[in-house]
Amino acid sequence: MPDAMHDRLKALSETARTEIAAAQTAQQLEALKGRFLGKKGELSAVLGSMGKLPPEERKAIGEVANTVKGELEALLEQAQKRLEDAALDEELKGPKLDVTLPGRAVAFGRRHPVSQTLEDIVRVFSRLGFEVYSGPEIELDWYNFEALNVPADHPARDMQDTFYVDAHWLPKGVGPVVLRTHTSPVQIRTMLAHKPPVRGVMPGRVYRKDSDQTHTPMFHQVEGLLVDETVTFAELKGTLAAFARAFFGASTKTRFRPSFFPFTEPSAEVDVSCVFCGGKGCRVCKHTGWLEVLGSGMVHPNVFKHAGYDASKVTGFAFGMGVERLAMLRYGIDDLRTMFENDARFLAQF
Ligand code: 2U9
Repeated sequence: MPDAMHDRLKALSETARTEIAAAQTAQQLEALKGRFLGKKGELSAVLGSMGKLPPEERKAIGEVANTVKGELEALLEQAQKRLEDAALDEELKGPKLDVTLPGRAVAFGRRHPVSQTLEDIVRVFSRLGFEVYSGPEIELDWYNFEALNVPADHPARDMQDTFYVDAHWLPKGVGPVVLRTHTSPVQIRTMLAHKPPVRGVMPGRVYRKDSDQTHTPMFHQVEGLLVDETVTFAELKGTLAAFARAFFGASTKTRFRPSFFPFTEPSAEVDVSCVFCGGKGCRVCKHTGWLEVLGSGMVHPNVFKHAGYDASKVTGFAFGMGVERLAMLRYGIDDLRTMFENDARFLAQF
């Protein structure tokens, strides 16, 4: 019986030594400690069966068991130290990070061609002394149509052509409310807020119920307005010719053709010599040598009346252009819709 106990203790001690020596992690060590030395561990199990021995043998076995316990405790401690030293060595070798690797390149974004064009247009007019004004995109029908002398039966006011906003929350008699169809209401607001002279450009988004190869329901305009006591059509021509030369190139020619807008009288369409063929005639200008780029005219007296200006004391000119159209001409883009697909491969080309 005591021999059997001895053998059990010896076997336990040997197994424990081997396993402690093989332990690779602190968790494994902790588990071994529990397994051999814990309250319900293997050593306790051996000691538990000692009760059946005679007292003198019990003492002898108890001593052996204590020795084994002490040895195992020391071994566990050593093993713990070994693991800690190894971890420290690993850490002292340096981080697992190669600081000599080249960095990851940051992909740079760029301005959308419409934004670039809009900024270029505004820059030219800024150099000519124009201020920049802005206003709401959701606008009262009065500022968008009525004040601009657009008659009630004008096709542009049709539900088919304009986005009407359901503005039931507005006080009665204030509406209707529309998504602005041009930036012209900003000119009205500017005149109502400032005494003449006024010299401004009004860039921004506008909305029309239109969608095909050359029209999108949202596009950008830059409009302009110059009002003073003696403004003539000559200043209109000079200003827009200077803009065309600055924007399209110094050799650009301009041509003014009679036209009609409710808010200007007289009115003119402005053509520039074709930027692709220099005026010789090509596919883009449909062999005319000219490209239509903007509309213009002298501000209608009714518009001045609505804006609170005395039409007998001031005159002024106004103009308007579509930014997408100018961007397409400038960069040779032939489908308007590519501007709004936001394909990075397309946008990275400008
Ligand atoms: C006020 C008085 C007059 C603005 C004008 C045009 C002519 C014009 C078009 C160009 C292409 C719109 O983007 S487009 O479709 N614009 O032809 N715009 S005169 O006249 C005004 C504006 C405000 C108070």
